[in-house]
Amino acid sequence: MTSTMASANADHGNETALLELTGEERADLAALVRRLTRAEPALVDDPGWRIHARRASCGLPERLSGAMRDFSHDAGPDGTLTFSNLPLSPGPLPPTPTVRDSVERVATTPAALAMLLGSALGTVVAYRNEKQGAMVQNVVPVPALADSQSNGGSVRLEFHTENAFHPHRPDYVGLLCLRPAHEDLVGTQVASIRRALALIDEETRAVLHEPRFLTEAPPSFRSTGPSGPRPVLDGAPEDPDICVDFHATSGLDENAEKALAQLREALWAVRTDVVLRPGDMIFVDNRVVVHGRVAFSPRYDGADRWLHRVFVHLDHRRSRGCRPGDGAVLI
Ligand SMILES: O=C(O)CCC(=O)C(=O)O
Ligand SMILES: [Fe+2]
Repeated sequence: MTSTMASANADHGNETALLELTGEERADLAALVRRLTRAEPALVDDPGWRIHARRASCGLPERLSGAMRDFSHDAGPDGTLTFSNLPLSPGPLPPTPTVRDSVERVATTPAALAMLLGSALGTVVAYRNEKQGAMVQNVVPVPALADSQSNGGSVRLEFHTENAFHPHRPDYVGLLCLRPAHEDLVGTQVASIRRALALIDEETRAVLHEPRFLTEAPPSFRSTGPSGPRPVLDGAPEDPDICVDFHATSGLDENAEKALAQLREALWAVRTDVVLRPGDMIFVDNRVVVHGRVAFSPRYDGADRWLHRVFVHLDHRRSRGCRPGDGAVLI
């Protein structure tokens, strides 16, 4: 990441797209995270521990909480907020996991950090059928998934809204980098509909606003069945939300398919590759940004790229019908 603060369009009231912590902020945050790693029972999925994380998130350094607050009010034209120079563990990291569905249950420094920042933005949630419903998930290359359109893959990961098929998809996806890829230039690709809209003609936009699209659930959610039919763009015509997965969404007719292709082209034209470095965490507004990843060449040697991922909802109450027992795990 570059260390300059990118200035976003002031109309959106969000002036910070990239915030590099000062030494003092980093030290303050490290102290907060240290306390959280020691809070009993030091397990990130434990409801009591998550209360600690939520309360601790009120004590973030002021510039961070200000940036979070602005971002949750309006994610700006690019729809992302990235922190850099975050405090990771002082000691060496364990080897990068190489197994499917790996998650972090223990409140390690990076897991607590991801939970803390996610909790500052809203409520961290998970999905029962994905990565065992764990709050902090590992994004790591897995040999058996190399060619798959999943975050364990290493082929190019197509642009997608996270859990596009789900009625309560996350409002934000947070990705914290623990370890970079061997090649060092593996970008998370992000593209905002706020940037892409101008490249799409009126007629195509109108098609994208109609319920002419189906989105398949991933195999692990098969019981859910496809969503829809639904529109891909929704809300204000001049500033819509987007919900699409170019691997799982299809148009119901030829014109809908053509509109999808034009949308993808427009998003591709405005994409940014964000190469996360250890101690960088990006939050993506899943309502206006699609994300993916470039292809890369893992070695499965314990030193591969490793991210922690969290999902955040702004309105916890809204998903109550999908959260048995009023927990934080959605079905
Ligand atoms: O590997 C990445 O940078 C992003 C993967 C992804 O889409 C995800 O974990 O949701
Ligand atoms: Fe994703």
